[in-house]
Parts: sequence; structure tokens; C-alpha cells
Amino acid sequence: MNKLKLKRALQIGITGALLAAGWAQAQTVSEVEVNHPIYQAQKLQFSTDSLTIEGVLGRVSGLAIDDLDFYAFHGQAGDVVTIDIDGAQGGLRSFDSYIGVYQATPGFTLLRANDDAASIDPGSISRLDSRIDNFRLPATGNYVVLVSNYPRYPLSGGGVANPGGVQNGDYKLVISGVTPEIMQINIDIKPGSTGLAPINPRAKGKIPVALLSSQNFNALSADPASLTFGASGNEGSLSHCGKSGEDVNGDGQLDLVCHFENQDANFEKGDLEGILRGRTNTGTAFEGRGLLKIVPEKRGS
Ligand SMILES: [Ca+2]
Ligand SMILES: [Ca+2]
Ligand SMILES: [Ca+2]
Ligand SMILES: [Ca+2]
Repeated sequence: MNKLKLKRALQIGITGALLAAGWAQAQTVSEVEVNHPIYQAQKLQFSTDSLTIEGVLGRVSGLAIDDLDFYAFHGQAGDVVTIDIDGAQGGLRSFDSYIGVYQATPGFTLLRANDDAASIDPGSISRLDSRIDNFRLPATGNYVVLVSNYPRYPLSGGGVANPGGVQNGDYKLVISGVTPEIMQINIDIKPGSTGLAPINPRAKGKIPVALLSSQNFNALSADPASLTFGASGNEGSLSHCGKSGEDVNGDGQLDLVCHFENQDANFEKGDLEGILRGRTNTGTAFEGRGLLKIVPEKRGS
């Protein structure tokens, strides 16, 4: 290995280690208008617990125009969430941000709002950038964040006070502490077997599991390297996945059949289901559960 290659390998190794340790760079998405009024909030998809949105309130040059930016996310009861504006001061065009967070139902109740942060943080040069610290979500469900500007402070229902007081500028909105929502998918353990999939925990073979495509899930987007399957769903039991899709359940959509090492799946007497977990190649977490029955050891099963 020459020096350059060695350096590359080290970099890849370090990046891998950082990723494994959860030090991955926060996921970044761009604002997509039209994200107002509140019921047209842009939906955010968390694949890790932190997401950065690059947005512009109004525009970065010319006369300021009327704009409000709403972002919706799904969180779990007890998530401790920080909602932080960076770069609204000192960006392409500075504005004095004002943010709010709403519980979506019932009726977009304003839960917290902030004009100026309690302290400077690494992404901000001024306390005028808003920040809501350590906000504990009261329930599992949908929440909406509003990015507005002083003096247009948020009101319950999604409106703002002083609607004429528009300022414009670019910002980064960093939302962290949100438990990623897990997409539920359908799986079929031992496709083709009639009734409950028979599993013999002591057998040496592999268990085929079909990831079934649906309207919301393309099984071929699953990242095979991410797949775990077994009694708890966290077992690193993957052997391999089919190179191409096959329509296992005859619904006209291609499914993905993957094979897992039976003995690594850790099934035992009394287990009633197998759990599969993984991520799509765009980072969306998914989970599927399939029914099974544990059968006694038999020669050749
Ligand atoms: Ca905007
Ligand atoms: Ca907007
Ligand atoms: Ca900040
Ligand atoms: Ca402010």
C-alpha cells in the first residue's frame, strides 16, 4: 500500500469508526416552498436524531416579502428536543429570527416560542438567533416548527402577531433529539411455506425472509448491509440478499428476498415472531414483523 492509499484507508477507517460511534455529520435538507400556512408544513424525515434544514425566510435580496416557514416532524413522548437557528445573523442577509413549536393535534397548540437564545452557540454569532433548549415532547405524535422573525411572534393555531413586520434572510434550522420514526413494512418469513413459518432453532440452514414492497416502501431500496433479523430484530444474521427483486406475493411489485443464518437469529422455544430491521439507501429506518412457530428438531429440516 503506498502512502496515499494508506492515508485513504486510514481516513475511511476513521470515518467508519466515527459513523459507528454516532458522530456522523448531521443530515442536511433544503427548504422546499410552499411550506406555509401551518397545514402545508414541509415534512421532515429523521434518519438520525438530528436534522439541519437550510432555508430562506422570504428572499436574500430586494424588498422583503411576506413569508413564514413551517416544518413538521414526528417525535416520541419524552424526546428532549433542541430547536436551534444558526446563521440568521451574519448570513447572506441578516434577520432577527423568532421560532415556535406546535403540537399538531388538536388545532396546532403553541407549546414553546423563542426570540433570542439564552446563550451563543457554535453556529451563531449573536443571541438574536433563536434557540429552544431541551424541550421535552409531551406525547408521541406530530409537531410543527415555525421560523418567523421579530416582531412576528407565533400564536396558537399557526398565525403570527404583527403580521406586517416582515424581515427576510437565510438561516439554518437545526432540530436535534428526535427519535427517528421507524417505517413499518411487511415481511414474509419463509415465503412459500403454508401457515406459520416453521423455525427449528437448532437447524444449521438459512431462513429466507421476503421484504415486501408496498405503496410506501420499495424493497429494492433496502440497504442489505443494514439488515438485522431474529428474535429481537438486532441480530447480525444476514447471509445474503437476492441480486434482483422477485414478486413473492404476486401483487405486481418486486420484493426482496434475503437469507439469514438460522443459528445467528437466536430463536428459541416459545418465540412467536421474527423481527427484521434495516435502513433504505437514503437512510430511512424500517422494521417488519412476521409470525412463525418454533418446531422441534428434525433431521434435515
Ligand atoms: Ca421560506
Ligand atoms: Ca414559507
Ligand atoms: Ca444557534
Ligand atoms: Ca431573535
